Amino acid sequence: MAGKRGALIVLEGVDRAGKTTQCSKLVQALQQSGRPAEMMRFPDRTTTIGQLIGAYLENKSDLEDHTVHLLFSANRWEMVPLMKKKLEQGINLVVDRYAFSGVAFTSAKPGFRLDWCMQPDVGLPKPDLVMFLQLNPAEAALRGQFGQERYETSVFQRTVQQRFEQLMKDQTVNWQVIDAAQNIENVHKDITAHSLNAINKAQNLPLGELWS
Ligand code: ADP
Ligand code: 2DT
Ligand code: MG
Repeated sequence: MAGKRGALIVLEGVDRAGKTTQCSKLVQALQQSGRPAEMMRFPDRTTTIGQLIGAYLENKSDLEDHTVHLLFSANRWEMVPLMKKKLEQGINLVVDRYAFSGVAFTSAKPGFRLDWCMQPDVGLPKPDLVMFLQLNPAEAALRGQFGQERYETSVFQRTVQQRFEQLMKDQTVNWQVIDAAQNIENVHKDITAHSLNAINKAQNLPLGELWS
């Protein structure tokens, strides 16, 4: 009989909510408790497609808005065979941003509808758990200034937050809102508890398809 599959766990949230910090801590905690775990992040700027996205985010190149949206989606699809292989091997994947960021950021631009933005990501491996790290702009500001990358302005981030709120109404996705204003250790405790629960449940369920 095949072994138990790993869980697909995603962290989402606005800039400086603590996603990258918490992804690393979660992977470390899972590994230390004897559960195989690996971190992934989107965009993955190391691939050929990812390098195009990286240059765009760093304002070193300009890309048409629909085009870059599809590149972000393609950057997820190109990792799907590897993701499925790892999950089948029983490795838990902890992912820093996923299709939800893709939809929230593009649909925050004028003229983009949520359903158009979702379409390219329909059928991706469905996360067993999506944790939204909730942090208000005033608290985010205490964590330092915005960086120099595209999208890092308070006006745009406020719209992104609203789009995430729309996406969180979707009951077909296992959303959990995490209070990201707590200290790092307490956020970590909440995230670990939800993750262990999702890992146990995922073992007995087939991997789903997102938004389909
Ligand atoms: P994100 O990946 O969501 O943009 P990061 O994990 O890079 O966020 O964290 C942004 C900054 O805030 C970093 O300097 C990090 O050390 C700090 N930080 C992360 N979590 C917390 C927390 N719970 N409380 C205070 N500062 C935090
Ligand atoms: P970080 O590497 O700091 O997380 O910033 N983005 C991300 C999109 O516009 N579409 C996507 O599909 C994804 C995954 C969010 C990456 C920036 O890229 C944005 C912030
Ligand atoms: Mg980050």
